[in-house]
Amino acid sequence: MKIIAADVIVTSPDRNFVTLKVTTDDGLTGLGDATLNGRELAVVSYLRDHVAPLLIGSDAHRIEDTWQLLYRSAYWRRGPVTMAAVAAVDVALWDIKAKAAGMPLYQLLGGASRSGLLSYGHASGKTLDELFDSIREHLELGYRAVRVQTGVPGLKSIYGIASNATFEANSGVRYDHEPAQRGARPAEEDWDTRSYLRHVPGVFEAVRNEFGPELPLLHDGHHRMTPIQAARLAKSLEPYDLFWLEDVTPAENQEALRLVRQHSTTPLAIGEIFNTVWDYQTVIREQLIDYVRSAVTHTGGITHLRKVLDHAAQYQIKSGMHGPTDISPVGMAAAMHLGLSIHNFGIQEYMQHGARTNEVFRQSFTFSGGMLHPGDAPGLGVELDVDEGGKYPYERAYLPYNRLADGTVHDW
Ligand code: KDG
Ligand code: MG
Repeated sequence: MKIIAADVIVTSPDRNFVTLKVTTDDGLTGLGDATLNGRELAVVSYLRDHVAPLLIGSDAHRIEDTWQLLYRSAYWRRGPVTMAAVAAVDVALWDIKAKAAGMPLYQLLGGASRSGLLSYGHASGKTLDELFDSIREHLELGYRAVRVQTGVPGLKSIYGIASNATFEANSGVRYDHEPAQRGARPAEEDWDTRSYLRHVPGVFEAVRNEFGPELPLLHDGHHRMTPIQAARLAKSLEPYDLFWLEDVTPAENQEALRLVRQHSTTPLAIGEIFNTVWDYQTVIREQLIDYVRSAVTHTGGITHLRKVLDHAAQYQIKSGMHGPTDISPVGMAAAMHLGLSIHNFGIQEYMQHGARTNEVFRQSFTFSGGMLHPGDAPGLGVELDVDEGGKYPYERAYLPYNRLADGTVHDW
């Protein structure tokens, strides 16, 4: 089964997505998500200019060998652009192999280990009232777990809160949190860690008082604390029994989490900007985390993320795969097949795409009663309508960035 084409498709229904479509000489096609939020065209070039020529003529069945070739032969290993490109090839080849076998991909990965995937959505509000409304909306949609992000008094615009500017930038389509905004320059947000640390425990106390002790609650610190600040936050949130506290410190320094662990039993999650098992070496071996946050899309595909998760399983660390709107339906489906098959599944993030996106990417996965299932169509179960996608050309979009009150650029 030889690869005869590897096409990169860029489409922007609601937001930008990069998809690799691999075609074989017996007419099968496979899709892989290569979307890197705010840096999409870098991956397009990597795929078109450097990877696609290597694929033509090679055997589509040789998934592991292709992965090793793309990873090792580049010499310049790792990094988000490279690993998103490798992931797209890997997932497209798994899609093809499963279609050739006439099976949903999870069957090739070992079969289902559970009946569905517990998922969490993003509840957010600038005020407590708005936040409570958002949590109620999520519960009505069926979610059985919610991430909770709120505004901080004195800060105009911060991570995790759905803003009117974002809705407008997305032509009025509501995403609960879509940080990338179309335009020539990134939006500027503001940040003050001391105000945040003072405010957040009270929010969780209010949420627990309103919604009771059972509902699994998650929170994302989005990389902006020092180790001692992160330890203080984790400790102060202990009474509210979080499912996890995510990305409390910048991701480059794995050892920062040692201090957080020493001071708190709040479960920790990290990894949405990690690309390989090497980024997890210390945090897995020293059991500094409880959940691996990587997306299939950004961590070299199913082949590599499965190895990371198998390694994590030896330490009772579970999956919590990244699933914001910048993971396309193709990337989400890949996560679902992997999550259904592994033993150490924890939870799946699921934000839901807009209607235009769902028309471009026809999906067979389902969300019911708070649980996702990839469906039983052969392969990934997602098909890309190229004509429909062609209606939405790429538009430059950036993630925001942070400045402190004195103008210093801070981690976003
Ligand atoms: O592209 C960046 C977003 O995916 C990220 O900000 C979302 O932190 C995020 C999350 O946990 O979903
Ligand atoms: Mg996050």
